[in-house]
Amino acid sequence: MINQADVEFYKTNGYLLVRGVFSQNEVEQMRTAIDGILNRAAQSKFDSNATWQGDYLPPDQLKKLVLKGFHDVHYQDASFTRAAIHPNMASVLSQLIGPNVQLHHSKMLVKPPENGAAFPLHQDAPYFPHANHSMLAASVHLDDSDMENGCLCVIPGTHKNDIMPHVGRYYLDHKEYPLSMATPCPAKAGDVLFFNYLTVHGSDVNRSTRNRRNVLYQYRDPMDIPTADVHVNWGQGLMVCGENPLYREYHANHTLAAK
Ligand SMILES: O=C(O)CCC(=O)C(=O)O
Repeated sequence: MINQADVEFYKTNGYLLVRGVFSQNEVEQMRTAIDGILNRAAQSKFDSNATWQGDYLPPDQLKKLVLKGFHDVHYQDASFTRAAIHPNMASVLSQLIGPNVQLHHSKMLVKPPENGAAFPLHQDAPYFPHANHSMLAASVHLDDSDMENGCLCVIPGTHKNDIMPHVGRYYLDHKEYPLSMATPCPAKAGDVLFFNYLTVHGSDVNRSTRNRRNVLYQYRDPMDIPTADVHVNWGQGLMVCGENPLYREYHANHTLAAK
């Protein structure tokens, strides 16, 4: 799927867009699965709007925004388990992380048309810090995305920073780090954007008439141990490549997992 120049690009810039990781048929299966999760959520007491709160947009704009953001999607539909361990994903991951790769968590990020939520610029590392910073996100695109429907944007090279000060741990000061500082990463359905958990990223409001549906997996080297007992979830720990040399020595404390 990728070559040495792509690996060097990732090492230098902290992100890499890989085209055509998933076929049209696989994308369709995941879109159907998203519909299933949304329908089941709508009929349950667990439906919610996951739009990030804060001062990064005026309150009257913020209150209109909608994000359907549910975790552990690979426990909700097998199409997401197949995607998490897909040979194309495993091939890229083993070149970006190393021979051993472990799933940390999965989630869906559905920005509906016209008022799909924004993400102010942030690093993911403050949410689940690890000792060696091997963690990366693989954002699977289920729709073509561009600036109009809120595609992902990254600041190249910021993975070389340490964890930066975030407003209440959530996002960078939006006046110092406006989204316009970041490079847009438009993508097609089936493409995957890989970015390190230290790479500063975010996305704008979906102002278009189109959906923007992404599924995001976080992966790490199993030898890279968390520095805090946070973001523990029961979908964590599946081996995607190689072996887990720490299987006996280290397990997440699952009593801390959200119910
Ligand atoms: O999908 C997006 O637009 C951004 C998601 C994101 O930044 C996150 O979940 O941390």
